[in-house]
Amino acid sequence: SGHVHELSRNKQKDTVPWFPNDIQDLDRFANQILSYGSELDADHPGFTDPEYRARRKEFADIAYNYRHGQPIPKVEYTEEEKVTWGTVFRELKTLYPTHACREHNRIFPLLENLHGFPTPPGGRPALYIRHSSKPTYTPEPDICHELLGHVPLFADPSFAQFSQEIGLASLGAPDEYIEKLATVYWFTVEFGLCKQGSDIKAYGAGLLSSFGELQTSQQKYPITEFQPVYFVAESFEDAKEKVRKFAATIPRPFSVRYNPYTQSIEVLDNP
Ligand code: TIH
Ligand code: FE2
Repeated sequence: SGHVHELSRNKQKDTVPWFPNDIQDLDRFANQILSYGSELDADHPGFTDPEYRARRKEFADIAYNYRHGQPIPKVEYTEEEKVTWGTVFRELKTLYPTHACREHNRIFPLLENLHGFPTPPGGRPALYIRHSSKPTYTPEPDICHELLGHVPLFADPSFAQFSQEIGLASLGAPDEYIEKLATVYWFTVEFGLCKQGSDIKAYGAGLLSSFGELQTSQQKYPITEFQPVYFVAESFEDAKEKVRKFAATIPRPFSVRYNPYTQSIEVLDNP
């Protein structure tokens, strides 16, 4: 089977640009994406706090030196960080029943029972937390965003597939299409709203992790502080169908599929 693999790879060589096929491949360029060592913007709530900046560097160093397959280093969160987590968690939890989509509300209590989210997550992921002075909103994705915003919906198989399809459509696609797909991702997975019954509910992780923005995102006239533009999906299924149709217009002389058994991308010649 090694031979078959070689043959098809040669045949594809002219038409298929390089893109990551395996999770290990991410090590080859992860540090370009991390904007490692970059300074915080002047309007970041931690900009004038040297202690916070040093702490952020600690986390950045861990991420910079991490390679796939290594055990994830443990981080002990400080008392101040635990208090910030507690505030974000409590405030979001009171808003979810009225503001979050039903998929998030179905899964969130299951994760809560499993992991005990009210206490900070035991220092497992090397992930920094927002500045304590502004728990309502942070300009950068932090541990609250990843764990409270993304994790519950990625535990929903249909939603996870939606997100994965956007990623698969981008592999080897021309740059202008990657840009469009990034925009689609931003206004769906990150900041999407969805009609559910007669209500508009949040499913975007950037809304589900900010108790400031979540409260205003469903008003008819959002207050100007966040100046957001949102797109409301008719339903998850409709959004999925629309992304699929768009992805089909991307000029790519091959197709890709994710093989969950080998956990890698397979390139297929178009018929
Ligand atoms: N603004 C979000 C929050 O406060 O939780 C974090 C972000 C998500 C995406 C971009 S910034
Ligand atoms: Fe995100």
